[in-house]
Amino acid sequence: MNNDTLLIPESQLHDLSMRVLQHLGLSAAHASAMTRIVVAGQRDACQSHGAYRILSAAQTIRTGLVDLQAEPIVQPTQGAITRVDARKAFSPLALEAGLPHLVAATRQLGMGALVINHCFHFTALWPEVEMLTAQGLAALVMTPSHAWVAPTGGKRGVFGTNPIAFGWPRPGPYPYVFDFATSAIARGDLELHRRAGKRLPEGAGVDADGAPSTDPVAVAKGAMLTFGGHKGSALSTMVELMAGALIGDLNSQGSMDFDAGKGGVPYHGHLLLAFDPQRFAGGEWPASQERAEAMFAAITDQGARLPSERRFAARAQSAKQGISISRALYNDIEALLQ
Ligand code: NDP
Ligand code: PYC
Repeated sequence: MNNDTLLIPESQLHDLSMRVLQHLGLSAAHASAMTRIVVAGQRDACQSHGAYRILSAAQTIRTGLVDLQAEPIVQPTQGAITRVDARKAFSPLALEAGLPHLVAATRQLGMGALVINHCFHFTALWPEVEMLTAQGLAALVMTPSHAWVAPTGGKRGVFGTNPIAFGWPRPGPYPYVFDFATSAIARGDLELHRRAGKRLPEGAGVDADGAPSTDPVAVAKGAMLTFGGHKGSALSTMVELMAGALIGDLNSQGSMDFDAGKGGVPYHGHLLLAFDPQRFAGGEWPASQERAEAMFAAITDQGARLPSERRFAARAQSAKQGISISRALYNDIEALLQ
Protein backbone atom coordinates (compact mmCIF):
# COMPACT_ATOMS: atom_id res chain seq x y z
CA MET A 1 0.00 0.00 0.00
CA ASN A 2 1.51 3.33 -0.92
CA ASN A 3 1.01 6.80 0.48
CA ASP A 4 -1.78 7.56 -1.98
CA THR A 5 -3.96 4.66 -0.81
CA LEU A 6 -5.67 4.00 2.51
CA LEU A 7 -6.72 0.62 3.93
CA ILE A 8 -9.74 1.05 6.15
CA PRO A 9 -12.20 -1.25 7.93
CA GLU A 10 -15.51 -1.68 6.12
CA SER A 11 -17.29 -0.18 9.15
CA GLN A 12 -15.28 3.05 8.76
CA LEU A 13 -16.34 3.51 5.14
CA HIS A 14 -19.89 2.61 6.06
CA ASP A 15 -19.96 5.25 8.85
CA LEU A 16 -18.40 7.92 6.62
CA SER A 17 -20.93 7.26 3.85
CA MET A 18 -23.87 7.36 6.29
CA ARG A 19 -22.67 10.60 7.88
CA VAL A 20 -22.07 12.30 4.52
CA LEU A 21 -25.31 11.19 2.88
CA GLN A 22 -27.41 12.22 5.87
CA HIS A 23 -25.49 15.49 6.12
CA LEU A 24 -26.46 16.09 2.48
CA GLY A 25 -30.11 15.73 3.52
CA LEU A 26 -30.99 12.13 2.66
CA SER A 27 -33.31 10.21 4.98
CA ALA A 28 -31.69 7.47 7.05
CA ALA A 29 -33.49 4.85 4.93
CA HIS A 30 -32.07 6.24 1.65
CA ALA A 31 -28.61 6.77 3.15
CA SER A 32 -28.54 3.13 4.40
CA ALA A 33 -29.64 1.61 1.09
CA MET A 34 -27.14 3.75 -0.86
CA THR A 35 -24.34 3.07 1.60
CA ARG A 36 -24.78 -0.70 1.31
CA ILE A 37 -24.26 -0.45 -2.47
CA VAL A 38 -21.35 2.00 -2.59
CA VAL A 39 -19.47 0.21 0.20
CA ALA A 40 -19.95 -3.13 -1.60
CA GLY A 41 -18.57 -1.50 -4.75
CA GLN A 42 -15.45 -0.18 -3.01
CA ARG A 43 -14.98 -3.52 -1.18
CA ASP A 44 -14.98 -5.30 -4.56
CA ALA A 45 -12.52 -2.78 -6.08
CA CYS A 46 -15.14 -1.53 -8.50
CA GLN A 47 -13.54 1.89 -8.67
CA SER A 48 -16.00 3.62 -11.01
CA HIS A 49 -19.01 2.54 -8.90
CA GLY A 50 -17.71 2.35 -5.36
CA ALA A 51 -17.19 5.21 -2.90
CA TYR A 52 -16.64 7.58 -5.84
CA ARG A 53 -20.41 7.48 -6.31
CA ILE A 54 -20.87 9.43 -3.06
CA LEU A 55 -19.42 12.41 -4.97
CA SER A 56 -21.90 11.76 -7.83
CA ALA A 57 -24.77 11.61 -5.33
CA ALA A 58 -23.63 14.92 -3.80
CA GLN A 59 -23.47 16.56 -7.22
CA THR A 60 -26.95 15.23 -8.06
CA ILE A 61 -28.35 16.54 -4.77
CA ARG A 62 -26.96 19.98 -5.66
CA THR A 63 -29.09 20.00 -8.84
CA GLY A 64 -32.19 20.16 -6.63
CA LEU A 65 -33.92 17.60 -8.89
CA VAL A 66 -33.80 14.61 -6.55
CA ASP A 67 -36.23 13.97 -3.69
CA LEU A 68 -34.12 13.14 -0.64
CA GLN A 69 -36.89 11.74 1.54
CA ALA A 70 -39.50 10.13 -0.77
CA GLU A 71 -40.50 6.63 0.28
CA PRO A 72 -40.88 4.28 -2.70
CA ILE A 73 -44.37 3.03 -3.45
CA VAL A 74 -44.62 -0.68 -4.27
CA GLN A 75 -47.68 -1.33 -6.39
CA PRO A 76 -49.49 -4.69 -6.02
CA THR A 77 -47.83 -7.34 -8.20
CA GLN A 78 -49.82 -7.95 -11.39
CA GLY A 79 -49.03 -11.31 -12.96
CA ALA A 80 -45.25 -11.52 -13.09
CA ILE A 81 -44.68 -7.76 -12.82
CA THR A 82 -44.00 -5.75 -9.69
CA ARG A 83 -43.77 -2.00 -10.20
CA VAL A 84 -42.13 0.38 -7.76
CA ASP A 85 -42.45 4.13 -8.07
CA ALA A 86 -39.23 5.63 -6.70
CA ARG A 87 -40.83 9.09 -6.80
CA LYS A 88 -37.78 11.03 -8.01
CA ALA A 89 -35.49 9.55 -5.37
CA PHE A 90 -32.28 7.52 -5.74
CA SER A 91 -32.90 3.89 -6.80
CA PRO A 92 -31.37 1.68 -4.03
CA LEU A 93 -34.26 2.06 -1.56
CA ALA A 94 -36.83 1.32 -4.30
CA LEU A 95 -34.78 -1.75 -5.24
CA GLU A 96 -34.78 -3.03 -1.67
CA ALA A 97 -38.53 -2.40 -1.39
CA GLY A 98 -39.35 -4.27 -4.61
CA LEU A 99 -36.96 -7.19 -4.39
CA PRO A 100 -38.94 -9.49 -2.04
CA HIS A 101 -41.96 -9.12 -4.33
CA LEU A 102 -39.86 -9.99 -7.37
CA VAL A 103 -38.51 -13.11 -5.65
CA ALA A 104 -42.00 -14.20 -4.56
CA ALA A 105 -43.46 -13.75 -8.06
CA THR A 106 -40.53 -15.59 -9.63
CA ARG A 107 -40.91 -18.56 -7.28
CA GLN A 108 -44.63 -18.68 -7.95
CA LEU A 109 -44.59 -18.21 -11.72
CA GLY A 110 -41.11 -19.32 -12.77
CA MET A 111 -40.18 -15.83 -13.92
CA GLY A 112 -40.77 -12.32 -12.66
CA ALA A 113 -40.03 -8.70 -13.51
CA LEU A 114 -39.30 -5.76 -11.26
CA VAL A 115 -39.92 -2.39 -12.87
CA ILE A 116 -38.62 0.64 -11.02
CA ASN A 117 -39.91 3.96 -12.36
CA HIS A 118 -38.84 7.56 -11.77
CA CYS A 119 -35.49 6.86 -10.12
CA PHE A 120 -32.06 8.49 -10.13
CA HIS A 121 -29.71 5.59 -10.88
CA PHE A 122 -25.97 5.70 -10.23
CA THR A 123 -25.00 2.20 -9.07
CA ALA A 124 -23.33 -0.86 -10.54
CA LEU A 125 -25.79 -3.59 -11.50
CA TRP A 126 -23.94 -6.59 -10.09
CA PRO A 127 -25.09 -6.02 -6.47
CA GLU A 128 -28.66 -6.25 -7.76
CA VAL A 129 -27.92 -9.43 -9.71
CA GLU A 130 -26.18 -10.97 -6.71
CA MET A 131 -29.23 -10.29 -4.53
CA LEU A 132 -31.15 -12.57 -6.91
CA THR A 133 -28.53 -15.29 -7.40
CA ALA A 134 -28.33 -15.50 -3.58
CA GLN A 135 -31.97 -16.65 -3.77
CA GLY A 136 -31.07 -19.39 -6.27
CA LEU A 137 -32.45 -17.40 -9.23
CA ALA A 138 -30.92 -16.42 -12.57
CA ALA A 139 -31.17 -12.70 -13.34
CA LEU A 140 -30.91 -10.22 -16.18
CA VAL A 141 -30.78 -6.53 -15.33
CA MET A 142 -30.44 -3.43 -17.50
CA THR A 143 -30.84 0.31 -17.33
CA PRO A 144 -30.42 3.35 -19.59
CA SER A 145 -28.43 6.44 -18.50
CA HIS A 146 -27.76 9.82 -20.21
CA ALA A 147 -27.42 10.06 -24.01
CA TRP A 148 -23.62 10.29 -24.01
CA VAL A 149 -22.97 7.46 -26.51
CA ALA A 150 -23.11 7.64 -30.32
CA PRO A 151 -24.44 4.70 -32.38
CA THR A 152 -21.90 2.90 -34.53
CA GLY A 153 -21.26 5.00 -37.64
CA GLY A 154 -22.60 8.14 -35.92
CA LYS A 155 -21.04 10.90 -33.85
CA ARG A 156 -23.82 12.28 -31.65
CA GLY A 157 -24.98 10.81 -28.35
CA VAL A 158 -28.21 8.81 -28.53
CA PHE A 159 -27.65 5.92 -26.11
CA GLY A 160 -26.72 5.84 -22.50
CA THR A 161 -23.75 3.82 -21.31
CA ASN A 162 -26.56 1.26 -20.85
CA PRO A 163 -25.18 -1.55 -18.68
CA ILE A 164 -26.39 -5.13 -18.86
CA ALA A 165 -25.76 -7.59 -16.04
CA PHE A 166 -26.47 -11.30 -15.86
CA GLY A 167 -26.25 -13.67 -12.92
CA TRP A 168 -26.42 -17.44 -12.60
CA PRO A 169 -26.61 -19.22 -9.24
CA ARG A 170 -23.80 -21.67 -8.55
CA PRO A 171 -22.96 -24.08 -5.76
CA GLY A 172 -20.37 -22.52 -3.43
CA PRO A 173 -19.99 -18.92 -2.33
CA TYR A 174 -19.91 -17.13 -5.69
CA PRO A 175 -22.37 -16.97 -8.59
CA TYR A 176 -21.47 -16.47 -12.24
CA VAL A 177 -21.96 -12.74 -12.92
CA PHE A 178 -21.07 -10.38 -15.71
CA ASP A 179 -21.88 -6.71 -15.64
CA PHE A 180 -20.72 -4.20 -18.23
CA ALA A 181 -21.57 -0.94 -19.91
CA THR A 182 -22.45 -1.27 -23.59
CA SER A 183 -20.24 1.76 -24.19
CA ALA A 184 -16.53 1.08 -24.75
CA ILE A 185 -15.93 2.39 -21.21
CA ALA A 186 -18.36 3.43 -18.47
CA ARG A 187 -18.94 7.14 -17.91
CA GLY A 188 -17.68 6.71 -14.35
CA ASP A 189 -14.44 5.37 -15.79
CA LEU A 190 -14.18 8.36 -18.14
CA GLU A 191 -14.59 10.66 -15.12
CA LEU A 192 -11.87 8.78 -13.23
CA HIS A 193 -9.52 9.17 -16.22
CA ARG A 194 -10.28 12.90 -16.23
CA ARG A 195 -9.63 13.19 -12.47
CA ALA A 196 -6.33 11.35 -12.85
CA GLY A 197 -5.31 13.33 -15.99
CA LYS A 198 -5.07 10.08 -18.01
CA ARG A 199 -5.88 9.41 -21.67
CA LEU A 200 -8.78 7.10 -22.56
CA PRO A 201 -8.21 3.86 -24.46
CA GLU A 202 -8.39 4.13 -28.26
CA GLY A 203 -11.94 3.74 -29.53
CA ALA A 204 -13.60 5.17 -26.41
CA GLY A 205 -15.01 8.25 -28.08
CA VAL A 206 -14.97 11.15 -30.52
CA ASP A 207 -14.57 14.88 -29.98
CA ALA A 208 -17.19 17.52 -30.77
CA ASP A 209 -16.18 17.41 -34.47
CA GLY A 210 -16.66 13.63 -34.59
CA ALA A 211 -12.89 12.92 -34.77
CA PRO A 212 -11.57 9.97 -32.71
CA SER A 213 -10.14 11.20 -29.41
CA THR A 214 -8.57 9.77 -26.26
CA ASP A 215 -8.91 13.05 -24.32
CA PRO A 216 -11.62 12.56 -21.64
CA VAL A 217 -12.52 16.26 -21.67
CA ALA A 218 -12.86 16.33 -25.48
CA VAL A 219 -14.91 13.10 -25.49
CA ALA A 220 -17.20 14.50 -22.77
CA LYS A 221 -17.89 17.40 -25.17
CA GLY A 222 -18.28 15.04 -28.15
CA ALA A 223 -19.60 11.50 -27.74
CA MET A 224 -18.58 8.17 -26.28
CA LEU A 225 -18.74 5.05 -28.50
CA THR A 226 -20.29 1.62 -27.99
CA PHE A 227 -18.10 -1.47 -27.49
CA GLY A 228 -17.95 -3.98 -30.33
CA GLY A 229 -19.18 -1.62 -33.07
CA HIS A 230 -22.62 -2.52 -34.44
CA LYS A 231 -23.07 -5.30 -31.86
CA GLY A 232 -22.71 -2.99 -28.86
CA SER A 233 -24.87 -0.45 -30.68
CA ALA A 234 -27.69 -2.99 -31.09
CA LEU A 235 -27.43 -4.15 -27.47
CA SER A 236 -27.57 -0.54 -26.34
CA THR A 237 -30.69 -0.01 -28.48
CA MET A 238 -32.25 -3.03 -26.77
CA VAL A 239 -31.58 -1.49 -23.34
CA GLU A 240 -33.26 1.76 -24.42
CA LEU A 241 -36.30 -0.23 -25.55
CA MET A 242 -36.55 -2.77 -22.73
CA ALA A 243 -35.63 -0.51 -19.79
CA GLY A 244 -37.15 2.65 -21.30
CA ALA A 245 -40.06 2.34 -23.74
CA LEU A 246 -41.25 -1.09 -22.49
CA ILE A 247 -41.58 0.03 -18.89
CA GLY A 248 -43.17 3.40 -19.67
CA ASP A 249 -40.22 5.51 -18.64
CA LEU A 250 -37.61 7.86 -20.09
CA ASN A 251 -34.88 6.77 -22.46
CA SER A 252 -31.36 8.16 -22.16
CA GLN A 253 -32.18 11.23 -24.25
CA GLY A 254 -35.20 11.91 -22.03
CA SER A 255 -32.99 11.57 -18.96
CA MET A 256 -30.49 14.04 -20.37
CA ASP A 257 -33.26 16.50 -21.26
CA PHE A 258 -34.67 16.19 -17.74
CA ASP A 259 -31.24 16.99 -16.29
CA ALA A 260 -30.98 20.05 -18.57
CA GLY A 261 -27.21 20.35 -18.16
CA LYS A 262 -27.29 20.43 -14.34
CA GLY A 263 -24.85 17.50 -14.11
CA GLY A 264 -26.87 15.02 -12.05
CA VAL A 265 -26.84 11.24 -12.43
CA PRO A 266 -29.39 9.83 -14.90
CA TYR A 267 -33.12 9.82 -14.13
CA HIS A 268 -35.23 7.08 -15.74
CA GLY A 269 -36.59 3.58 -15.09
CA HIS A 270 -34.89 0.30 -14.36
CA LEU A 271 -35.69 -3.32 -15.27
CA LEU A 272 -34.82 -6.52 -13.41
CA LEU A 273 -35.86 -9.93 -14.77
CA ALA A 274 -35.56 -13.07 -12.65
CA PHE A 275 -35.86 -16.75 -13.62
CA ASP A 276 -36.30 -19.75 -11.33
CA PRO A 277 -34.11 -22.57 -12.71
CA GLN A 278 -35.97 -25.14 -10.63
CA ARG A 279 -39.13 -24.23 -12.56
CA PHE A 280 -37.53 -23.79 -15.99
CA ALA A 281 -35.45 -26.97 -15.92
CA GLY A 282 -38.06 -28.94 -13.98
CA GLY A 283 -36.71 -32.23 -12.67
CA GLU A 284 -33.63 -31.73 -14.88
CA TRP A 285 -32.17 -28.87 -12.79
CA PRO A 286 -29.47 -30.94 -11.01
CA ALA A 287 -28.26 -32.32 -14.37
CA SER A 288 -28.53 -28.88 -16.00
CA GLN A 289 -26.53 -27.35 -13.21
CA GLU A 290 -23.83 -30.01 -13.63
CA ARG A 291 -23.58 -29.21 -17.34
CA ALA A 292 -23.30 -25.49 -16.53
CA GLU A 293 -20.52 -26.24 -14.03
CA ALA A 294 -18.72 -28.36 -16.64
CA MET A 295 -18.82 -25.39 -19.00
CA PHE A 296 -17.37 -23.05 -16.34
CA ALA A 297 -14.60 -25.61 -15.73
CA ALA A 298 -13.89 -25.79 -19.47
CA ILE A 299 -13.36 -22.01 -19.40
CA THR A 300 -11.14 -21.85 -16.33
CA ASP A 301 -9.21 -25.09 -17.05
CA GLN A 302 -7.55 -23.39 -20.01
CA GLY A 303 -6.40 -20.41 -17.95
CA ALA A 304 -9.25 -18.07 -18.91
CA ARG A 305 -11.06 -16.38 -16.06
CA LEU A 306 -14.74 -15.98 -15.37
CA PRO A 307 -16.18 -12.47 -15.15
CA SER A 308 -16.39 -11.20 -11.55
CA GLU A 309 -13.43 -13.35 -10.42
CA ARG A 310 -11.35 -10.18 -10.01
CA ARG A 311 -14.11 -8.66 -7.89
CA PHE A 312 -14.52 -11.77 -5.76
CA ALA A 313 -10.78 -11.86 -5.15
CA ALA A 314 -10.90 -8.18 -4.12
CA ARG A 315 -13.81 -9.00 -1.79
CA ALA A 316 -11.77 -11.72 -0.08
CA GLN A 317 -8.77 -9.39 0.16
CA SER A 318 -10.91 -6.60 1.67
CA ALA A 319 -12.24 -9.01 4.30
CA LYS A 320 -8.66 -9.83 5.31
CA GLN A 321 -6.90 -6.48 5.18
CA GLY A 322 -9.60 -3.80 4.97
CA ILE A 323 -10.97 -1.81 2.06
CA SER A 324 -8.57 -0.01 -0.22
CA ILE A 325 -9.49 3.55 -1.19
CA SER A 326 -7.48 6.37 -2.68
CA ARG A 327 -6.54 9.00 -0.11
CA ALA A 328 -7.65 11.78 -2.51
CA LEU A 329 -11.10 10.23 -2.87
CA TYR A 330 -11.44 9.67 0.88
CA ASN A 331 -10.52 13.31 1.51
CA ASP A 332 -12.98 14.54 -1.14
CA ILE A 333 -15.78 12.53 0.49
CA GLU A 334 -14.88 13.76 3.98
CA ALA A 335 -14.84 17.34 2.68
CA LEU A 336 -18.55 16.99 1.90
CA LEU A 337 -19.16 17.15 5.66
CA GLN A 338 -17.94 20.73 5.78
P1 NDP B 1 -15.65 -3.77 -17.03
O1 NDP B 1 -15.30 -3.62 -18.45
O2 NDP B 1 -14.70 -3.35 -15.99
O3 NDP B 1 -16.02 -5.28 -16.72
C1 NDP B 1 -17.04 -5.91 -17.42
C2 NDP B 1 -17.24 -7.34 -16.98
O4 NDP B 1 -16.26 -8.16 -17.62
C3 NDP B 1 -17.06 -7.58 -15.49
O5 NDP B 1 -17.99 -8.54 -15.08
C4 NDP B 1 -15.63 -8.06 -15.39
O6 NDP B 1 -15.36 -8.83 -14.24
C5 NDP B 1 -15.50 -8.88 -16.65
N1 NDP B 1 -14.14 -8.99 -17.14
C6 NDP B 1 -13.21 -8.03 -17.27
N2 NDP B 1 -12.08 -8.54 -17.79
C7 NDP B 1 -12.31 -9.87 -17.99
C8 NDP B 1 -11.53 -10.94 -18.48
N3 NDP B 1 -10.27 -10.78 -18.89
N4 NDP B 1 -12.09 -12.18 -18.53
C9 NDP B 1 -13.37 -12.38 -18.13
N5 NDP B 1 -14.14 -11.40 -17.63
C10 NDP B 1 -13.62 -10.17 -17.58
O7 NDP B 1 -17.07 -3.07 -16.75
P2 NDP B 1 -17.56 -1.63 -17.23
O8 NDP B 1 -16.46 -0.66 -17.03
O9 NDP B 1 -18.21 -1.72 -18.55
O10 NDP B 1 -18.69 -1.36 -16.12
C11 NDP B 1 -18.29 -1.12 -14.78
C12 NDP B 1 -19.49 -0.96 -13.91
O11 NDP B 1 -20.19 0.24 -14.27
C13 NDP B 1 -20.54 -2.06 -14.01
O12 NDP B 1 -20.71 -2.58 -12.70
C14 NDP B 1 -21.80 -1.39 -14.49
O13 NDP B 1 -23.00 -1.85 -13.90
C15 NDP B 1 -21.55 0.04 -14.06
N6 NDP B 1 -22.32 0.96 -14.90
C16 NDP B 1 -23.47 1.49 -14.39
C17 NDP B 1 -24.23 2.34 -15.16
C18 NDP B 1 -25.53 2.88 -14.68
O14 NDP B 1 -26.21 3.54 -15.45
N7 NDP B 1 -25.93 2.68 -13.48
C19 NDP B 1 -23.82 2.72 -16.51
C20 NDP B 1 -22.61 2.06 -16.95
C21 NDP B 1 -21.88 1.24 -16.16
P3 NDP B 1 -14.46 -8.19 -13.03
O15 NDP B 1 -15.33 -7.12 -12.42
O16 NDP B 1 -14.20 -9.35 -12.11
O17 NDP B 1 -13.21 -7.64 -13.66
O1 PYC C 1 -20.60 4.91 -15.39
O2 PYC C 1 -21.76 5.16 -17.20
C1 PYC C 1 -21.66 5.18 -15.98
C2 PYC C 1 -22.84 5.49 -15.16
C3 PYC C 1 -23.97 6.12 -15.54
C4 PYC C 1 -24.79 6.18 -14.44
C5 PYC C 1 -24.13 5.59 -13.41
N1 PYC C 1 -22.95 5.17 -13.88
